[in-house]
Amino acid sequence: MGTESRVAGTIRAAVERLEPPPRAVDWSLFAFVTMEVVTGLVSFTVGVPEGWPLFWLHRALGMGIVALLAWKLARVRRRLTDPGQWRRSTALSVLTLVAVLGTLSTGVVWVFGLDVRISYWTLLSVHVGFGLALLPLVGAHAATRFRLPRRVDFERRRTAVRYTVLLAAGAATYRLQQDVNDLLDTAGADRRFTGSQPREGAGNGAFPITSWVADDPDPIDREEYRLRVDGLVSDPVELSADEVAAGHETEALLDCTSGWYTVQDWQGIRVGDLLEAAGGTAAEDASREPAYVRFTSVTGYRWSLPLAEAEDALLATHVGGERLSHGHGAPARLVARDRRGFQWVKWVTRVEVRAEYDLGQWVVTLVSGFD
Ligand SMILES: Nc1nc2c(c(=O)[nH]1)N[C@H]1C(S)=C(S)[C@@H](COP(=O)(O)O)O[C@H]1N2
Ligand SMILES: [Mo]
Repeated sequence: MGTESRVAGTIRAAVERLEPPPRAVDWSLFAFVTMEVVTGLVSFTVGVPEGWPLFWLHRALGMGIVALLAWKLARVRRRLTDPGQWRRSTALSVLTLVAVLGTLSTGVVWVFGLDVRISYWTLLSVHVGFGLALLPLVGAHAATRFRLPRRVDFERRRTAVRYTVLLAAGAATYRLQQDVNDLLDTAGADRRFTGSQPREGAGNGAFPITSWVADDPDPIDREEYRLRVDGLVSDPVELSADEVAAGHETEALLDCTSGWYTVQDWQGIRVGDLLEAAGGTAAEDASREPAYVRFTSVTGYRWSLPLAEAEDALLATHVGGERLSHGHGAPARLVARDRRGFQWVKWVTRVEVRAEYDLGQWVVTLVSGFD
């Protein structure tokens, strides 16, 4: 036996030892997919570098699914290729497989910096769509072939070692991919910890206009525009566009969950100064203390920030020295440092100091703009 085949033999033996029992493979796939959906969704809310482990976990789990899926397909191949073994549930299995392959391939291709646009969806949004469809599919698929896992499938020490190696190999693969991307100098080479790629330049034209499904208002007339500042403040006020354009300046990074980021100089009014213009915050009574500031768009789209964070945020009227364009949220949009792009409310018409956390914002941002 030559050295090469000996190396190959060693690797094959290692991979075989790593392979969990069939039932464990099935349950692991279910668990991994569930964890992918959770880590993927939660990652959308993370904008600070300390959150990096979440993104790495998502990548490692994804590579783990590749290995688990390979083991699984090697085992059940015949059920798909041999018409004699087709059942009613086979259609569901095939659909689930398509969704898995769709999720994995869009994820991998996107990591390599390719962005095939499907109408106005980025590849990353397609990845998210496949991923969300996958969870109910895998659930239904598991239900048609339900078998409880047994103790021996998850024998403690081996299981721990197995999954640690699996995830470490996944992370190592991602790391290797970074080197390959650097070497080939692909568009995937230059990324933030969130996976987002840079959009260079200054001002309105330097970065894309990104709005949710139906959030597409008519341009707002500057002369008629009024910004209402109310809620738990002493003297609610309405300000004109010129009054909001106070010239306070700050540099901040906008990182959109569709996979790009940009660093811009933003000018406008500090929200703390805005609240001062309304006489400062004021508790209604002991049980309703000012705690959050809610920013609401003309479309109804809205987001809240904790009071202290909000005071330091900016309501921007200008970007890169230019007056904000309509698409970027004119006359005024929120600039919320360390928050993901979807929280940077555009076309803000109301700033409201509140006592309660706004749970409804999670739904409203998804459906605002629909009649
Ligand atoms: N009212 C409103 N604000 C919004 C959005 C929206 O759909 N409606 N999209 C958000 C998203 S997802 C992002 S990434 C940023 C994008 O800002 P931009 O269009 O100026 O690039 O705006 C955010 N603010
Ligand atoms: Mo976004």
